[in-house]
Amino acid sequence: MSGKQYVEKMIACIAKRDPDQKMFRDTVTEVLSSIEPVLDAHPNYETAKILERMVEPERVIMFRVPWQDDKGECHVNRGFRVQMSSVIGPYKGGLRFHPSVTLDILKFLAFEQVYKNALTGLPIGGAKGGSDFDPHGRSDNEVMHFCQSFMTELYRHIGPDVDVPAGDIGVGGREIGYLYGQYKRIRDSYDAGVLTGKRVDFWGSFARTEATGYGLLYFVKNMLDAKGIGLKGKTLVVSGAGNVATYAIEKAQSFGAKVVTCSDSNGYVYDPDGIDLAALKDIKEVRRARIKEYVQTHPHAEYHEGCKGVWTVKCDVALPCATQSEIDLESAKRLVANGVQAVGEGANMPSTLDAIAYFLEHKILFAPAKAANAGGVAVSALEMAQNSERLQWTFEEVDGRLKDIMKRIYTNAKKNAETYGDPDNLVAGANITAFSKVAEAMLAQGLV
Ligand code: NDP
Ligand code: 2IT
Repeated sequence: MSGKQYVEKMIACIAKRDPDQKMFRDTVTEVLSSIEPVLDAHPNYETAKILERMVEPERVIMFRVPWQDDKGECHVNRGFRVQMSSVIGPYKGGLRFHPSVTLDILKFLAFEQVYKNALTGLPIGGAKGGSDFDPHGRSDNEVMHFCQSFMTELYRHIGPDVDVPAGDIGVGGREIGYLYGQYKRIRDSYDAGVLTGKRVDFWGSFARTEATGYGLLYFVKNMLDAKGIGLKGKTLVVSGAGNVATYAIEKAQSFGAKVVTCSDSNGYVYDPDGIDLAALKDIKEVRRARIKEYVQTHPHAEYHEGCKGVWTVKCDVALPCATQSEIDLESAKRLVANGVQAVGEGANMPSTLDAIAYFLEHKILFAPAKAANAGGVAVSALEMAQNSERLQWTFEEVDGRLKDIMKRIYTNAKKNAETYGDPDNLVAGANITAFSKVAEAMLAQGLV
């Protein structure tokens, strides 16, 4: 059968088997529909049932997480770890704590992670995990108790050479610290490489905090430079106000761009003078407050309720850095009508499938998530390497390697985009690069 038929068969099969897993189906559709020419060139992939194997996680772990709040009330959340692929290295990927977490969301994120991690060129497989626990409004003590209970189950499924979790939405340095402390206590062993995103004083990597946002800007700069368009003087719209957004804003500003927005799940801030990053960090990282407080100290800025409105702000470059599906077709149309030149995805799958198609149709330079936001997990892999050699590299060394990795990811995606058709379609270019690498490694390892 043709590559197209094989892909259609797989998507129909997923829809039948897990009809409620729409996000997983969408991400599989995005990847598989762009690798049809590779399937046509390799009929042996169908014989070896490569796609059937790739869409099935190697293992899914689901567990109960009981914990007690500060008032003594008991709660029970659901914990997950989806170990999608270990073909290229130990399972690797973040943990997300957010009330919207379901098996569907984590399967989609774990699937993306396999191909993203392959793009980094480093020895890491793919996984994702987390819980429907909502950390908003919880005290440090409550978050610690939750993390300890979560790790009391998760510890038996992870290890420096087995599965190495890290942060994602709702999981940052504080949570990784609590998770690591509990792991170490249970194992009675200093396995620093079991988690990445640790504080630097207990063997985290310099530049891991900044890596995803900085990496996004390095990727976008490579993409724009190739077209002779610089970032200096450009107006950027960024969504989110968490780890990825904050450090994307920081690097964009250092490149001379003006970032006029940031957002959280309640609304967005528009500052025509450019976002004051020190104020944003104080609100989000120090006080863990809502971004609407920004206008109290910056009265010339505007706060608008509702986060979707951020895409109505006129800009040259849009960087979605909050969450999945935040740019739908309507928002994509609005961005294009307002003259956007490029979109760089900091979040995972922030654009819906029809939004991506609209951007590509309208020749908008588009940096797809699994390539553009791979800097975070790449530096996680560098953290694993540092932990293995029991050494710590300088910020400059890690940042320099990150820059090289992002350049290589861009160059490989561009080369495959050119080889397989549309030279500006980095979605296809990235998917083909990653898929080919994973597929060949699977074949070489036998029926796994
Ligand atoms: P954070 O928790 O640090 O920040 C998330 C931000 O997005 C917050 O401002 C949050 O607002 C907002 N947000 C979260 N969920 C929603 C929602 N459902 N609707 C609207 N806004 C929302 O997470 P990160 O910055 O780490 O992650 C952001 C994105 O980047 C995610 O898609 C993540 O998977 C991806 N990513 C993260 C990497 C990392 O290294 N951290 C690496 C690669 C990708 P609020 O506070 O109101 O919830
Ligand atoms: O989506 C992602 O790449 C992450 N959340 C980072 C994963 C990691 O292991 O650093």
